[in-house]
Amino acid sequence: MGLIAPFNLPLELDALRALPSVHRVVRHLSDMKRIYHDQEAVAAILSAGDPPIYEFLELANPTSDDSLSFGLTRISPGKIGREYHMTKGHFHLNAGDEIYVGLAGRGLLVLQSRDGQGRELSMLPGSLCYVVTGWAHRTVNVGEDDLVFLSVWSATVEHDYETIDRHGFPQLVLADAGRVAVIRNERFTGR
Ligand code: PAN
Ligand code: ZN
Repeated sequence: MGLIAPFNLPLELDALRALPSVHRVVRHLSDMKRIYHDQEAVAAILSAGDPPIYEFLELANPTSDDSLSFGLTRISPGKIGREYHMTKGHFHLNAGDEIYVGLAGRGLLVLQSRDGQGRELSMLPGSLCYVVTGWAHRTVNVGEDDLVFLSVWSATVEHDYETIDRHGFPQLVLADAGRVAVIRNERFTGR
């Protein structure tokens, strides 16, 4: 459904949750269990429950091809094995850049080019990351608190999760002796 009048709203999770036009998605570990590296840790956690990993509040706004969509994402702090909580991640199938703005917490925006190059950008409150078309993106909560960020993208963008499901990302973000480490993902099959 399109939004036909100008509007403003507070950049707060509760404010977006209250809007009838918002699409709310909560992804639990069971929805994304294959993407974590440590499958024994996944199985152990799932045997005791199915924790929510992140919540995504989306205002998709396809009024016209010129429209923008936007959303707030909140990733809870925590790890699966040594790997930090993260989003599934996706490519944009068609042309469409995206802007991420950090609102709370400490994150890493993990990027992958179509030819399998990896890159990471720090995401802090008040900082902006610009995602160029052609780079898959995933967000990782590397802090002790909720990671909350705004994302804004062209309403015509189609999201491709399948390529990530099949090939993964070239890098893993792990806790290593209390520090954040980015290492090569040996199971990455894209290029
Ligand atoms: C973001 C993401 C959001 C949830 O708005 O969609 O953070 O992550 P996943 O879509 O990977 O589950 C975005 O990149 N939109 O294009
Ligand atoms: Zn995106």
